[in-house]
Amino acid sequence: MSRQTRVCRTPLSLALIGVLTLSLASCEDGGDGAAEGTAEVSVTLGDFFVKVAPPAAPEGEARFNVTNTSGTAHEFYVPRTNAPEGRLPVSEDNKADESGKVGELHEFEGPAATRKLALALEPGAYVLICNVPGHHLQGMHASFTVEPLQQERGRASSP
Ligand SMILES: [Cu+2]
Repeated sequence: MSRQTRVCRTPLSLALIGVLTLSLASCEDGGDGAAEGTAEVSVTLGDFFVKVAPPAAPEGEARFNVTNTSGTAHEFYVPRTNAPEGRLPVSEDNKADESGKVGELHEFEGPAATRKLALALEPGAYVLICNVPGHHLQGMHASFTVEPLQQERGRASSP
């Protein structure tokens, strides 16, 4: 049962690949070669704040190293949004609107727990939040910017 015969499968496989490629392309415009190094981003969660360093990264792969410094369980949640930090729409359960989500770590307790979250990011504005009910409203948010790669090339030639 491990090996599949290839008989008659090619047209279907090609069709499937076509569909997959299309759906990837629609949410990842032009992301076919941006894998030159992963940006390391350090995130600290606490009662009740989110700190991020650096607050920006070039487009492409970024790895968030998220540390919860508190005994309170926090989560790490990354929506892409043009809403200013701290101004995401909030629902009746005191959670920020989750549209635009590109990644998340479910809540975990500290202190000193570090989790990693690798994301492929498109240029744009993001807000890093904790969306445990009430925590966003209490100040757990930080803005984060993903810059287009063209800007990065400016630093190419140093003597
Ligand atoms: Cu929290």
